Amino acid sequence: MNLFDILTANAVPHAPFLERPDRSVDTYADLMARTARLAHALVARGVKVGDRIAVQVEKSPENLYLYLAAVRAGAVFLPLNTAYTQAEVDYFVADAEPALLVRDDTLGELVEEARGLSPEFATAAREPDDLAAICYTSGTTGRSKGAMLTHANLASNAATLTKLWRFTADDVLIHALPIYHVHGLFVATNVVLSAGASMIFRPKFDAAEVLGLFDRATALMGVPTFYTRLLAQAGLTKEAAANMRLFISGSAPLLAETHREWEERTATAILERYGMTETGMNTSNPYDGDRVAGTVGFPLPDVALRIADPDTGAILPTGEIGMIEVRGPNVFAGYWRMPEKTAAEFRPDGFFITGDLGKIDERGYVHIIGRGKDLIISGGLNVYPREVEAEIDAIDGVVESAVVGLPHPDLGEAVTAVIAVGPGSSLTEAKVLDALTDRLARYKQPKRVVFVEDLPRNAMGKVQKAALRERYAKLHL
Ligand code: MCA
Ligand code: AMP
Repeated sequence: MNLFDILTANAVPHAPFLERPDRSVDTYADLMARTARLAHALVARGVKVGDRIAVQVEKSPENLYLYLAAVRAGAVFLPLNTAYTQAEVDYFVADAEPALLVRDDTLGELVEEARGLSPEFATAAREPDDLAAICYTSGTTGRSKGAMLTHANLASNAATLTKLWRFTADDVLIHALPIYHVHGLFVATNVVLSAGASMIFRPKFDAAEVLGLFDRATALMGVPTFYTRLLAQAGLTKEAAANMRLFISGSAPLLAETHREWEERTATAILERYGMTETGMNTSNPYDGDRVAGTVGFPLPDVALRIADPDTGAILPTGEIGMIEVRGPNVFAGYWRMPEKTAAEFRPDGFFITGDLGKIDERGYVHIIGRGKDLIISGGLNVYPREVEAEIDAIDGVVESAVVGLPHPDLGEAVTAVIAVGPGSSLTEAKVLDALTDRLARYKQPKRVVFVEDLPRNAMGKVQKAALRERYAKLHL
């Protein structure tokens, strides 16, 4: 039942798996050998079944093989955004207590150590409910929570999506997402593996470069920023996209306008789907049938999805807006060492409370209307205002702050700080950003800082973020 064995059950040794940036190709036989050697190297470092391996390294094929080797060895893979500062990494390490923290230098050493080791490895036996990964996701309050993903969670979602999106051994996926998050690490990679397909592996997203790959690829998975940046390329035409059978978008809302423009330019409809770190994918627009702009499609065949009253949990009728709740084999096992937080996010009948507000229309399409949780999604990356506010409030001269997401043409939403300062303050935008440098990952730092005398409050004394979002709506446009 080890995820690795499930994903590679039908691997054809001589078939291509991954094209490196230098255009050399690793076959499935290479994948088997490289992950076996790395798994031996991990074991030689003392990694045992059930141990966590925390990994903060630049995207590379070796990084991907390390994920697969860790799973193969029965360890729990813990990916960390390369943008995290040392202070942020320290928290994850203290919380997860990994047996090994792999940085770029460590990965180099592991690859060296692996060279002399056997290309065969007996994959560790694991039960469906054993952990394969822990992915940290920021909390609305307090610190980040580690979402525990089991072998069965990842295997079921991979199988469901491979079938639904019709991936086969003939597919070539353009892989330009980071592999420290669920989208690039599990959705993209596990679907490719399940199908015995291959991928063109790029270190990061570059619109011109990705467009140039269209004629020898068949599919792309990206966040909405990928699609808006591709639309800005004059070369994006129907002819250029002729070989591509599927464009998938997720992680953040795709503007209906982007969907329409894309269809006009390429004569293909982007397939939008909806997921979360805690659940993997929950819904998808259909492969055949209408891919409706502004919706995230239907619940996956093995996922139950309902709309409930956020306060009472009462199930709401079709068309009404409420909390999106999901249950299925994809839903995580809970937050690492946080039983109370876990319990608070599940209904007694096992439905997970996503924190996203939505509705189901008459045709069964799910619409995401907003977020119950105070979350900003910038270029597909989540930023929790509280975390940024806490760092800003600690800066000398700041009375208080409110961090909001404002519309941004490239990132969808941009982190923006509104800061109340005392009279005669000499605080500047540059000083604020400078103070945050080593405190917060770059993508969490405000793109703009504005100063006010007071933050607007309602009668209850609560800061009115909606009023701020309205007042500064055009700041980034
Ligand atoms: C980079 N920067 C950002 C972001 N990315 N700032 C805000 N938001 C971002 N997302 C910073 C850089 O540090 C840099 O700072 C400056 O912005 C300009 O960088 P640029 O070169 O334009 O950025 P890029 O390298 O092109 O990256 C943009 C990107 C990337 C391609 C949109 O962020 C990306 O690949 N995002 C995808 C994230 C993802 O995989 N999300 C899935 C989460 P400086 O000022 O120092 O130059 S999984 C999930 O949400 C669920 C499961 C789901 O449903 O999928
Ligand atoms: P994360 O915690 O990084 O996994 O982010 C998950 C969140 O991203 C979800 O709870 C949604 O708020 C958001 N999200 C993912 N896909 C979509 C989508 N297609 N449309 C709107 N929001 C999305």
